Amino acid sequence: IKDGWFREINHMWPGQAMTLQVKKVLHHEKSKYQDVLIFESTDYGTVLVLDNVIQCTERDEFSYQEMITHLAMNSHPNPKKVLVIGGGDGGVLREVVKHECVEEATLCDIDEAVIRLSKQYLPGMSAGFNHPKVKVHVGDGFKFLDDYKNAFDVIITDSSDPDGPAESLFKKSYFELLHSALREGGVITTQGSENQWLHLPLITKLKQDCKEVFAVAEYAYTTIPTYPSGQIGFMVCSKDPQANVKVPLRQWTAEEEDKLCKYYNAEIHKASFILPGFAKKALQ
Ligand code: AAT
Repeated sequence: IKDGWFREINHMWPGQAMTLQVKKVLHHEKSKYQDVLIFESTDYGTVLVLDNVIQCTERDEFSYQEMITHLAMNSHPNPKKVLVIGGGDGGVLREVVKHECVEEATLCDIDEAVIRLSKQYLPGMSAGFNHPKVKVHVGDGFKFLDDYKNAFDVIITDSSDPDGPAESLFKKSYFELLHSALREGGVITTQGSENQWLHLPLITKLKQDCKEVFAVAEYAYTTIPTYPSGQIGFMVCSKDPQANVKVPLRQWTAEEEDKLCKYYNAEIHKASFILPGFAKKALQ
């Protein structure tokens, strides 16, 4: 923070940086795994920053949390057991439990500080932790997954960027663990290595790895002002070779969509897989 502005300078997006005006620093600590900063911004509400990278702001978090969740959830015919890796702010859990078919939603984040501070400073997101179907585990997602076989219908990896404690969550061996932790017909989404403008070679590699592990592997993206270059991507994969994750298998009515979501709807589910020429070509 310099002269009242937070600057997101990072080698993963060289020569550019999102800048947010700071009203007040609410909390700053070094946890066991990362530097955790929470500040109140002038125009984006409360902001959570890990190792100088913006994780979420109250103003635009719904775009990411809704998309990473419902792209997977609505691509599964009847998700009952759901696992979230990362997602310590609780936002993805909040979205998961909007699906009444869910019987149990488990979250595994590496850092208790993120969970604790989100409960204190980000009530709109951490509301997800209060649901009776939710279970929380603090630990490394890679290690946690290794203990589960044939156990989940949907697994959502809401992880930070590959540079840091989440590095292992972008490896091919992680996708193999995901695959074997899923039940038959299982679906995953993951934070897909940022975006088309910045990381096409990374995304290409990620998609290739996913294709080698899953019967179906597709790349989708959402728009979000406070992530680098205003977009972030997801890998959406299924164990079922017949699955077409690009079209929602289950749909809410228009009234339900309006009540439940601010960004996600059946139309944008389909649209999120449509890529501009340069990205389409690279990912083919
Ligand atoms: N919904 C907010 C968006 C995030 S949060 C990423 C979470 O992943 C953090 O809470 C972090 O503690 C957790 N995490 C990191 N590594 C691991 C791991 N190995 N196992 C389990 N959890 C982990 C993502 C923001 C994306 C930023 C885009 N620039």
